[in-house]
Amino acid sequence: MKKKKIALIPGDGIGPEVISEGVKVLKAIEQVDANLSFEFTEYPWGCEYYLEHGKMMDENGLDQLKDTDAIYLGAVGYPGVPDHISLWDLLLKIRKGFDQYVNLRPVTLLNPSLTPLKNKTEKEIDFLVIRENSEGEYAGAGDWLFKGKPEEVVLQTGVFSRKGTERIIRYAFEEARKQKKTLTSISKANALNYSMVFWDEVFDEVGKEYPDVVTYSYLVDAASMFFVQQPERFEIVVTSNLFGDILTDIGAAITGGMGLATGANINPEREFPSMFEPVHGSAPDISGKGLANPIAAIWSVAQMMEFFGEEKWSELIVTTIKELLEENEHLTPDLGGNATTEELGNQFIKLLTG
Ligand code: GGG
Repeated sequence: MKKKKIALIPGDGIGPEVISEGVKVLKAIEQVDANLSFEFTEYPWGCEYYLEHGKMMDENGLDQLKDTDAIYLGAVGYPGVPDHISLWDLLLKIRKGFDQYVNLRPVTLLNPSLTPLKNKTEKEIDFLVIRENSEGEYAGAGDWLFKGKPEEVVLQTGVFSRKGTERIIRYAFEEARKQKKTLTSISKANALNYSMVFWDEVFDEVGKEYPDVVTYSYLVDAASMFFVQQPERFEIVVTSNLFGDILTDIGAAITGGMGLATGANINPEREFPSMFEPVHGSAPDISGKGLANPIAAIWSVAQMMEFFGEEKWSELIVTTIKELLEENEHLTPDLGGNATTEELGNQFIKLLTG
């Protein structure tokens, strides 16, 4: 029997609503699978916690989480707390503290009706974005000089270390080799004449060790256009932190919206726990109304199962999401339906266990 310790951080806004549907899925799995059980510990961290305690999470928060097998996070951010505080003091603190340097974001069309692109099938929109998740443009390096003065200058420095750049590119090559797929690097070396020239050089250097992997390199502006015009070009994509963040929102837009976009923050060495989360934010405008789509959070459970080596469950969850979308009767308003978050979640469990 495998017992997995899961830390729940539902967070803000719609976070708790969607995470509670994902937890139902985990509980359904342990009911039917005699070899798996989950022990949940919930943490009240987020913006409400900040307003009460002056911090997004406990000072020894990472210590509290470090012995868990996975972190399952909902969303961060709420009016009243500046976005850079809520993001940096919780989500990014965990990603950095646990060296979760790989962000896996699938761009997979599960039903042709979901894409706004004309004549695109599921086969044509099915790729994986591997985003560098620990440094780059989100390194937190910079300065704010002469604040409020006419000569005010703000610096935000992209940090691309050899270690950080090489390891994400190597991870992507390994994945492309394993899956026998092409690998596309997305950068911007013509304008970012230090960081992205370096990125491209490392991509070429590491690529020499993988002669069996077919590679492509695009500038991020051209790649953004290809995401919407010719998504079939892509199989596995590797890119920097900021570009990956932006491109995967385009990825969400061509596959059904943010309600279906999932992301896994992985520490491949398994020295620290990895974290699974819907890509969307806290959506304060719809929180507490039962309108949130929990599919992304449920898909995050599939990514967690894959990370645990439970591919059977991972595949079954994704197949069941497909079934739910095909059935087209219990979908939330973002997908044109009138089901509540809970109704969609209950129907998902029925299909999964039925
Ligand atoms: N679901 C987590 C969440 O609330 N994400 C909001 C966000 O702004 N994320 C930025 C990022 O993924 O780097």
